[in-house]
Amino acid sequence: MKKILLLLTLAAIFVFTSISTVLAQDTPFKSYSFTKKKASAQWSARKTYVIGKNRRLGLFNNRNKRYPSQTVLSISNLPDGKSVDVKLDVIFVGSWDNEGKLADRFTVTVLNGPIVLDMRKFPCTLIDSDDTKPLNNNGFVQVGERDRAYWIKPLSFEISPDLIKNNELKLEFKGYLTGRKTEFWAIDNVQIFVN
Ligand SMILES: [Ca+2]
Repeated sequence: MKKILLLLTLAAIFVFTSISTVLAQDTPFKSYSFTKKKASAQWSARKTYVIGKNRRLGLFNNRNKRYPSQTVLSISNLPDGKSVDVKLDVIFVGSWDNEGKLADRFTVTVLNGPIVLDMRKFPCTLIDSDDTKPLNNNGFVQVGERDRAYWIKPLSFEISPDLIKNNELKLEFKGYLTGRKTEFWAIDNVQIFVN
């Protein structure tokens, strides 16, 4: 009988610690899903746009004055000496290019610090370079008068503790596009985890 009690106690402790571990890993320090027309004040560019069924932070285009070129997320009250994991979805709209004169780029930079994500390959494949024949896109979104294909790419990266100054982190999200009316981006489901 004593043995069974001991086993049951051990099993209970095991289940409890497993649940705590899972909760610790799954609960973000901050998360942003942009359900309103304007994002919260932690974002420098705050306008949202409906893509598919959800609102996203965007659209952005650094060559078109009607759109912002970047947005900065400011996170404060971070604990000392801990690294931070960032997860987000980037929505690539239109005909982003991987190479040649029309090549594009997407970066995330720690403000006044290093680039922590540098993308030069994009999922925006068009058959015969035809806007109406996208491959593996997640849907279409109307931008101006045109419907453009979009691709959602989940991305993640880690920020080391030395890049967090005064318990604060500022992340700049920016695209470097060649197309003024043919290429746009947005972000969604941004999650900040403290390790
Ligand atoms: Ca391009």
